[in-house]
Amino acid sequence: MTQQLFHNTAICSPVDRGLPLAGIAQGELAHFNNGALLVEDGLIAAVGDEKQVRAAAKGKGAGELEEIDCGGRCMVPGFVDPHTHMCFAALREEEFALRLAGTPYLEILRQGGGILSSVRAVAAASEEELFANTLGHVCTALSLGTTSLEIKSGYGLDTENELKMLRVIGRVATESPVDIVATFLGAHAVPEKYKTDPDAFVSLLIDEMLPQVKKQNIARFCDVFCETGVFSIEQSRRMLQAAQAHGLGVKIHADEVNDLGGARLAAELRACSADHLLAASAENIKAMARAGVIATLLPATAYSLRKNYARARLMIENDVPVALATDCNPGSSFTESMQFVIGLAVLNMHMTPAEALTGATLNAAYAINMAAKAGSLDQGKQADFLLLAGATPAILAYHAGVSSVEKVYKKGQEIRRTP
Ligand code: IZC
Ligand code: ZN
Repeated sequence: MTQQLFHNTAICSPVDRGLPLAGIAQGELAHFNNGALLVEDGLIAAVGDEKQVRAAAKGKGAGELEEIDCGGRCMVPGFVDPHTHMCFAALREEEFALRLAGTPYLEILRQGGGILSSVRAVAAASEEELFANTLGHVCTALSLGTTSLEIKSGYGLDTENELKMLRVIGRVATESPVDIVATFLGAHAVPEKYKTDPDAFVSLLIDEMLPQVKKQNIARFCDVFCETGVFSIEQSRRMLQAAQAHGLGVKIHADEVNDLGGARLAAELRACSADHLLAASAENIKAMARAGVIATLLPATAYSLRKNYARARLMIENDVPVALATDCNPGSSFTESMQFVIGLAVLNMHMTPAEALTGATLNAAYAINMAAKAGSLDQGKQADFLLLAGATPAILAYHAGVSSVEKVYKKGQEIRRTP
């Protein structure tokens, strides 16, 4: 058995106690200033003060011990990005220009652009092209420190193209070192031909697409874009209840632009997460806390849409566990960088660097049901970790516009070059 001992490092990580971290606990990290990490076959065998970890390594007896000097750098868990739309075929730079000139995001969608232009691009792309594009974004994310992530479908909007997207996501999961969770987001927009009868489209999603997704076992979660002019609360409830009946976990794009009560629906359904929440009311945030729903916040979207940020402090004060994600997509938030998201969370949502790190790692892993193997440097989990160009995780918010992630390790292996 090969053992690796990573030493000469300051280790900072949230501690997994079996639940996402809420309230004060979100900001409490374990620190080992003279830390070490012992890795066996890609898993964490011991973590803590160097002396204790060395003793644990000896206690394990036979086998080679490879020592790796981390050069005094800070070690944190690999980032987990629990909300992305990275599977797309074309950029939307004209839409960016329209938004800069003042046309609102939802107005562009209403006029048949936005998500619907991505739908046309996916329909026109071959599976091979879509695969190459998606892999490119996943590799960029990996080089910036994201070792696990979620990808949604939702640019297909018919059975053939939704399944094509989910197959591509599955192939990227197989062919890249990143752990990838797929989410079925057939309810992302109403296609042109159902414009006058969106309920009929919801029926198509439930009666035709969902059973196929289930039969082929190609998604773990189902999500809905619940928003003015997209899917109503009633339509979202119908869709998500059907998904639950098929045994899928559920998520909801909630209160991104308008407060429709998506956060309350997430609480009612005991969804795994409610995402965005820029416009969520205090009352509905409290309902989420009572139901144990994770708030996945996407501050790069508020940044790109020039909106007010979600009320992270209110959520933390009310014991809602907060996760952070990029929302990487060609429309409202085009970034693969979790470091950028952490910077925005700290400087614009007033999270502490420790709270933001927990949001970008352990709570994010819970938000995609991956905490058993990722999200913290606890014994038994995968050795997915980063070495930072600084002494503390605060460097991630402090040094803007560059990557402070000097080295990325996935299951104990250094990622030198992305495939
Ligand atoms: O392509 O615009 N908000 N869906 C809901 C998105 C943003 C992605 C997009
Ligand atoms: Zn989204």
